[in-house]
Amino acid sequence: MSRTLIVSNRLPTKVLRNDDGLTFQPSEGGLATGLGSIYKQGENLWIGWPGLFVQDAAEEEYIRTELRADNMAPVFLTKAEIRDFYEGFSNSTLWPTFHYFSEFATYEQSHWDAYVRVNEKFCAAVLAQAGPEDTIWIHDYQLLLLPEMLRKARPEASIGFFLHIPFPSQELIRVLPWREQLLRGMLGADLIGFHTFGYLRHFLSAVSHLLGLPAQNGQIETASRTVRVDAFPMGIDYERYALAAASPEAQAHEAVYLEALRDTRVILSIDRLDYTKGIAQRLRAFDLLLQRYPEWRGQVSLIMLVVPSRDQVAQYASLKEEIDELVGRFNAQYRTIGWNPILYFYRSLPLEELAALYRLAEVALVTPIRDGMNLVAKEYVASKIDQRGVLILSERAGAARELSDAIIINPTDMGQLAEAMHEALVMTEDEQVARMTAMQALVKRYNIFAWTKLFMNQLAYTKMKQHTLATEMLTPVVTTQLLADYHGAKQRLLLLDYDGTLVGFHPNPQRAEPDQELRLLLRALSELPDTRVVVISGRDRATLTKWLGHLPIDFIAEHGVWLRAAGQEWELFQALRNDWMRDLRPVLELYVARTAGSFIEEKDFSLVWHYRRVDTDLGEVRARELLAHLSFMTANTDLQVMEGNKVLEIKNAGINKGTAAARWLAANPVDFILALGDDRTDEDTFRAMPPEAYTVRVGAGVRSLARFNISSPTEVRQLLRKLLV
Ligand code: GDG
Repeated sequence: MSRTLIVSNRLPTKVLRNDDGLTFQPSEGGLATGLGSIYKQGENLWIGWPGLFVQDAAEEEYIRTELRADNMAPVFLTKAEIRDFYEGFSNSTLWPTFHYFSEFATYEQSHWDAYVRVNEKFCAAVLAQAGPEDTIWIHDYQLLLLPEMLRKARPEASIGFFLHIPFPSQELIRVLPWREQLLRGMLGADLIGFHTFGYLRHFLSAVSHLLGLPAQNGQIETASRTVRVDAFPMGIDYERYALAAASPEAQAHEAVYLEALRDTRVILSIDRLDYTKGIAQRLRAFDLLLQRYPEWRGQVSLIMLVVPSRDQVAQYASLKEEIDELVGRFNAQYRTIGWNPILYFYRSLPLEELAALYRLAEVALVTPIRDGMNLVAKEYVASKIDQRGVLILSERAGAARELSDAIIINPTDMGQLAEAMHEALVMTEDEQVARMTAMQALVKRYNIFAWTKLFMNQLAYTKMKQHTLATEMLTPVVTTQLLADYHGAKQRLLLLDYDGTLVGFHPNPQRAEPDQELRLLLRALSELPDTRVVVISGRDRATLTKWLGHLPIDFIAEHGVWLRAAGQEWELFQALRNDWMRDLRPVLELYVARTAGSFIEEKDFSLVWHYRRVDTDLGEVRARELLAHLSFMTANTDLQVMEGNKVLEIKNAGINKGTAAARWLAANPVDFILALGDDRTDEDTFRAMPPEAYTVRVGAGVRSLARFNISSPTEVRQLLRKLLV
């Protein structure tokens, strides 16, 4: 039976060493709760670092056995590995880069080497557990290389990957010396999840610009597989926070705090110590509030809980100093005997005390400079059981995409932040309740369990879709059946693409004219009884007429724009415009000027940029750029940019080989179809065919909607010749 394995840097249990020996402390994090429903079941497993350095083999064995009982398997890391892989590459290279703090990023070869080694270590640990058909869900930026490593060893496994931090613009990714390896590492997964659509878009753009891989409808085509990418905004365990807030313990703590605070109103902020969280900016904004609105002095306190984190990394130590200094300065400046402007805690608190703080805070100030999601914002919402309270939320936290009823601010705009605090403090109760109710409905519905389920379902669906795209070779057995069906049919159709199918590619498309053998073959096919031959091509009608017009066959030209029945005139599929060419031609000319060997082809209703003769790498890079450029220019028009084999074509949307072939079929019923094609434009044809049609994609091992693969135009001709005997 197949199992599900969760893999993350840290296990949901932390092993601690104290005077009495080892203790096992379960983590209360959102991820641990959400995935608990998965890893605790049956033979499932969570694989990760247990958080301590083991002393000897006996200790290792003991920990392994204890964790095994709770469905966990440890990966033991050494001090040097934690220094170079975790504090080094993960937290001093990837973390700052992915949060737009490139100036903090270090690029140490030794850190990279450790990162590769530790990912390999995780890979070995997973392989020791995983069967060939298991589902593996990998988490976060510490393990970006793991999906590809696992894929090599387990080609059939279902592998999901979720990134918990932002994925930045490709401009930042390209700064990394190891950018290609990192992207390829992620692409080993079948499904890659991000918190927001924005991160997903950045990822697609990085993959397109840096690896030259095309994407469509959230799917990336790699050489061997289709990888799906999607946004899954992570939720929290809503009930847990709502119940904690309502608990007698939280109420008792709150009562104690309120007594100490007397009538002071509370603004709350909670974060791990991190330069991405905007802690210093927040302090300065609070200072500004007290300057602009002196009436709040003595009335409002900022409770700031900062949880110690990564103090081995230089930036964190200096950030700590900066915060200490600011808090000291502001408190010294404003404090009175009965009032502290800032109540600063540098430690972590148990859940009941956290819940008490969420309860009593009239305002939550969540103002990260960058944050993948930010769960504190959602936890505050869930804890407001009387719906009173105001959330101020940074536009650059992933959570802002969902919590639009918060007061959304730019965290570096001190003035806006100070005004937002004032607005929150004077907001009417009715408005608070209205906003909070709307946010609660959303946070409750898209909770951590819904998130887990959505991801797992999508992963299963992705795998299923991959299987349906798995195309088998046209074997002799299939060919025999095909011929039998052909001979048994009353009306037959041969739907033949031209370039790449009937003839091979020529660097100059105008030189790919049919040879004598092909002309004879097509004529012989057209003379077969009850058999219609249709050449369906992206070529313009003039070229097709010149090359094959004398044959008694039908044509579909310009990807479906023009149709011609044997011996008749050309007809337009429907009335079309081509006045847009005037505007878009200069864009293509710009790319021709910048890309030696590329050229433009102009058809009646489409423009094509050809790059077959361009140096491969340059061609792919330019094609990605041009595609992005044209997609922008054609947004909200009825034009479409289509990627073919070494071509980009701008054409009218909605007309393609598939729509044209479907129309042909509606007018000419047949009971046998053989459709052959070699590129993406032929996928439209395959999609339009009835399931029993023999659809064949030319190109060995290519994924396609077609049922079968055949390797080359030579084999195509051999197959067609078999119909003649
Ligand atoms: C990363 C991404 C993304 C904090 N103080 C205490 C305490 N906490 C808990 C909070 C919350 C968690 O820590 C912090 O989660 P965040 O989401 O705010 O931030 P990161 O730790 O940076 O997490 C982030 C997240 O991954 C999930 O994908 O949202 O963007 O950076 O749950 O409640 N818990 C307790 N005592 C404390 O003092 N018990």
